[in-house]
Amino acid sequence: MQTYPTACPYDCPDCCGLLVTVADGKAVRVAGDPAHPFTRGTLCPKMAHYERTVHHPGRLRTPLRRTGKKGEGAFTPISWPEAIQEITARFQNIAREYGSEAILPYSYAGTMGAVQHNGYHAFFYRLGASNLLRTICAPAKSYGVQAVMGKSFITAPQEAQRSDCIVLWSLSMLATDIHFQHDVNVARQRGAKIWCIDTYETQTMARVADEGIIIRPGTDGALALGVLHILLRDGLTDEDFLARYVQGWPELAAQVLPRYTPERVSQLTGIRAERIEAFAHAYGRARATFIRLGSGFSRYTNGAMAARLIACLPAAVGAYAAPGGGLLSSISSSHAIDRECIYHTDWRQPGTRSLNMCELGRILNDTKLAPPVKALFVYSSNPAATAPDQTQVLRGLAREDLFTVVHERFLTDTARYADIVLPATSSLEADDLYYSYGNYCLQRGRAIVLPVGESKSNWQVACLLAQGMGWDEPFFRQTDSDIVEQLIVSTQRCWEQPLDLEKLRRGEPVPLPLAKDYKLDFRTPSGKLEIWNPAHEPALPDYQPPTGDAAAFHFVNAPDPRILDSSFNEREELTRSHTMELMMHPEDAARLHLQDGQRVTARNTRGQAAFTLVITPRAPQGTVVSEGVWSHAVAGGMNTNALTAQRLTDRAGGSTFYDVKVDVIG
Ligand SMILES: Nc1nc2c(c(=O)[nH]1)N[C@H]1C(S)=C(S)[C@@H](COP(=O)(O)OP(=O)(O)OC[C@H]3O[C@@H](n4cnc5c(=O)[nH]c(N)nc54)[C@H](O)[C@@H]3O)O[C@H]1N2
Ligand SMILES: Nc1nc2c(c(=O)[nH]1)N[C@H]1C(S)=C(S)[C@@H](COP(=O)(O)OP(=O)(O)OC[C@H]3O[C@@H](n4cnc5c(=O)[nH]c(N)nc54)[C@H](O)[C@@H]3O)O[C@H]1N2
Ligand code: SF4
Ligand SMILES: [Mo]
Repeated sequence: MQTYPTACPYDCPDCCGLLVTVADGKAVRVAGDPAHPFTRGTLCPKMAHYERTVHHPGRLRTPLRRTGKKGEGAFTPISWPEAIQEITARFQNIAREYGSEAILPYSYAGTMGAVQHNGYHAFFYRLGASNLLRTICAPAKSYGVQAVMGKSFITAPQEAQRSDCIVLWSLSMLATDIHFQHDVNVARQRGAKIWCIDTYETQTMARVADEGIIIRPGTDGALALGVLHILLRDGLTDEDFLARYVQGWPELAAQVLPRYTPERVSQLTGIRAERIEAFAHAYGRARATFIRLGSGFSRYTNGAMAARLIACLPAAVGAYAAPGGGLLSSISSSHAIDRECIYHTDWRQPGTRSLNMCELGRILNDTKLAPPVKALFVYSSNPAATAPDQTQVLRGLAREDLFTVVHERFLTDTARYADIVLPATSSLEADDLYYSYGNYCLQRGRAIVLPVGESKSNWQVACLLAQGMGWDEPFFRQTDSDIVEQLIVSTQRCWEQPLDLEKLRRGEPVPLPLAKDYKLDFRTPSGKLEIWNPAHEPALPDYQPPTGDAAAFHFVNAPDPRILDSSFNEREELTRSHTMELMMHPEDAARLHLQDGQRVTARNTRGQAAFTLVITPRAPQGTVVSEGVWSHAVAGGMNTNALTAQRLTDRAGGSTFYDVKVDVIG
């Protein structure tokens, strides 16, 4: 028996350090690493038994060829050489007949490791396939925050320990960022007040916050402006900081803020004017405010603008100047490595078309698309469950003339539609280098258990496909660990402060050191925070309402702590007792004559899904809430994505999962 350090591979901001005990080539125990600066020795319930995922009886063991109808799930095992031969022959035929752009790779963050996450890019660039815009998560949030902050360093989570006012803004912390709770608790013990802003009473709001604010979905930009209005009116801004470090405050104060009185903002957001005043005063009077900004608020048609407006708040009070103050949206610890080692973007052929992953349903069904998509290669993602507008996505995946390959660990809802399924390794079976988007840390992971069956990593399959195409570049003859080593070496040219490379090679968590005054090192064209930003249209931010749908209820479909997007649906002990639930306020339920526990249907112009009704004041009037992205088997049919839309955010082409309305019938 031996215990190895490694990192959690999932798309979670915590990117925990794990200690995995291995016996006879299998993982037998998984624990949180006490030496990891953010994990601090604890894990979420999902990963505390990661060995049950890695060695699950449902893991795919060999390549498969479909024998039944698409979606049915009937397959027969084939060998790797047969699978590679068939895929490359089909790709070559499709490229000859329709052009290479008729082939579309589709992936997201099934694994966050730099090698496996990006391991197919070079293959598809070299092939000349359509380029996928990977926008399903929260690009509008990043875009809006960057409009103000440029490439400045984002505040580290541990900084919050010294804050006296923490705002958990659109963050489902107890599901999605549980290790931040430690920093919040330390601050609270030192007297900090915790605010939470969400569209319903989340567990985070109920159990962690001192003060909760329930906001009408998609109106956070108006709240930010209302707070700025009060800060200005009541002399709570930091004028010295504004004069020295901020561009455009006088313009915003004169041209925009007068229109956002507490009364008007109350009408826009549904928050009582006194509550807006109370929050603004708490924010303005605190010594060091810390905003931890989640992503939900940005998945609306006004998401980028909302992020831009929220990013103005710490500028107005000079939060970055105070120990403990700042804004944590998403951290780019990936900046510490040179992903070009694996991307090979020079192989990307100029003029190749780009298709947006949020529009997969439309792309697969669009008869006018030229060339049409004739081959779809899915890896590290499960769009049949997670992509918006599920009815369209499933219709597209069912096309008999679409050649679909799915590289997966499990026979997911998407894999059921594949012509060829390829078995993928888990993170314990492949080498990689992990970086976090919620804290400053890097960690190497090694193959510490034997591959399950004939599973191969993304990088290994990309190399097999390249060889099957007859390409002989030495690039495709490297191993996973060759690339990891190049990435490790690249940290020396990418990160300004020195890193302990030997520690990184050993697989221990390596914190990314930050300069002492990193919070005031504003990396924008002007060297200041840019409230007025001439590179953006409009140059001064202002609120725009979300466009959304027309139906009776806002439909919030938030994260569930038991699963992560559609990952972990395989774990019976986590999903066993589950049916999809819909939370509704008692007065709404009474008006519609609905009973607690009854089956209801939520529907709109795109589709419908069935839920068990939970009548609770946790959902405000006019909003219904369902948590989790459940697989077909667990949901017992269509999931929340039957209701979501393919429309995009105002900037950056992001998803609008929460900009949705539904009618509910008994
Ligand atoms: N257990 C678990 N962990 C996860 C995930 C998971 O599904 N389950 N998903 C992973 C992924 S891919 C990501 S991107 C992160 C996401 O982590 P978070 O940012 O925490 O999650 P979001 O889904 O963006 O939703 C955050 C909150 O936004 C709220 N919200 C929705 N609309 C609005 C609005 O208009 N205004 C405000 N103020 N709040 C709103 C939702 O109700 C929700 O509580 O979590 C990761 N971690
Ligand atoms: N209704 C609704 N839908 C949502 C959301 C929501 O809040 N509401 N959230 C959205 C968000 S934020 C995101 S980021 C997306 C994520 O959506 P997806 O990208 O589909 O993520 P997962 O559902 O986690 O699926 C990842 C898959 O990758 C596989 N995998 C893991 N490791 C590897 C590997 O090394 N190689 C290969 N080939 N496969 C691997 C896993 O088995 C898993 O099936 O979902 C979005 N969908
Ligand atoms: S909290 Fe997130 S990063 Fe940590 S073990 Fe759980 S899923 Fe992985
Ligand atoms: Mo995400």
